[in-house]
Amino acid sequence: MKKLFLMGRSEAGKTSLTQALEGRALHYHKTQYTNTGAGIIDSPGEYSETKRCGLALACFSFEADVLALLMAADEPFCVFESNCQNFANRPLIGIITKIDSPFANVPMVRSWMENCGCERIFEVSSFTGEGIQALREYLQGEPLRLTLEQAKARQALGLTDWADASAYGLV
Ligand SMILES: Nc1nc2c(ncn2[C@@H]2O[C@H](COP(=O)(O)OP(=O)(O)O)[C@@H](O)[C@H]2O)c(=O)[nH]1
Ligand SMILES: [Mg+2]
Repeated sequence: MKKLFLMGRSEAGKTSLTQALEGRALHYHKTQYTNTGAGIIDSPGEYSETKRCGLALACFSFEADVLALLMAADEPFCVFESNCQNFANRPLIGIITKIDSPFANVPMVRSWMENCGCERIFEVSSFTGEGIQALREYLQGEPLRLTLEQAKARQALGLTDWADASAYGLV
C-alpha cells in the first residue's frame, strides 16, 4: 500500500477524502495541524495557501510514497504554480474532488493539474463515492523505487522521474 500525502487549499475536500478512502462516515472537521495515519497524511489548507508555509509541504512529502494535489471541481482558481512537481521526488498525482457539485468544471481543473505536472489525474466525489475505488486501486501495491541511475536516464530523455519509460527500453 502506498502512503498518500494530500495538499490543497482549504475546503478542497482533503479531510472528507481521507474519511472516504478509509471507509469512515463523513463528518466536517477543521484540520488544525498535519495528521498522519497509516495510509494517508492530511495537511491543513493554509500550507498550500501561504507562501511562508509552503516549504513545509516539501518536508511532509518525504514521509509519503505518492503526493496528491487536491482541487475541488468547483474551485475558481488554482493556488499551485506551473510545473510544481519539481519540488517533489515522489510521483505527483492530481485528485479532482467534488465532481458531484452543480458548479463543477472538471476540464478546467484538469488543465490546471496538467499544468502543475500531475502525472495522473483522478476524479472523485467523497459524497457519492464515485472514483474512490479507482484511487484505492492505484494506491494498492508497493511504491516504485528508482535508483539514481534510473532517475538520471529518465531525465536525460526529458521525462519525469516517475514516467512509465518502458516504451524507451527503460525499466
Ligand atoms: N459536494 C461535495 N462537497 C464536498 C465533497 N467533499 C467535501 N465536501 C465539502 O467541502 C467542505 C470542505 O471539506 P473538507 O474535507 O473539510 O476540506 P479540506 O479543508 O480540504 O479538508 C465541507 O463542507 C465538505 O462537506 C464532495 O465530494 N462533494
Ligand atoms: Mg481538512
